[in-house]
Amino acid sequence: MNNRLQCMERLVELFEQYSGDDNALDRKEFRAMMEKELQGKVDTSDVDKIFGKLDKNDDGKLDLDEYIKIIGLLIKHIHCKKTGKGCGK
Ligand SMILES: [Ca+2]
Ligand SMILES: [Ca+2]
Repeated sequence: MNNRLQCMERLVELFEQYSGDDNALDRKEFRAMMEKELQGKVDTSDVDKIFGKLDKNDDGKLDLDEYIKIIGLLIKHIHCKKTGKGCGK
């Protein structure tokens, strides 16, 4: 297995670990996850912004369908940090 696949598998594990019995991440769970697991990769101030972008139906929770879009957002975020390009789009 290559690193990228391991990384995605890790993201799924994190969802399972932090989402709890309702199988969805609320804002608090999401923040705890991001702060603990992605330290240094994403600023704490960005976490709420990312949550808002991911929570498409605005119910305050991320189900798995919403959560998987984090992969795209993280890629954009890291790319923006590295190159200064594509930020805020
Ligand atoms: Ca939950
Ligand atoms: Ca939602």
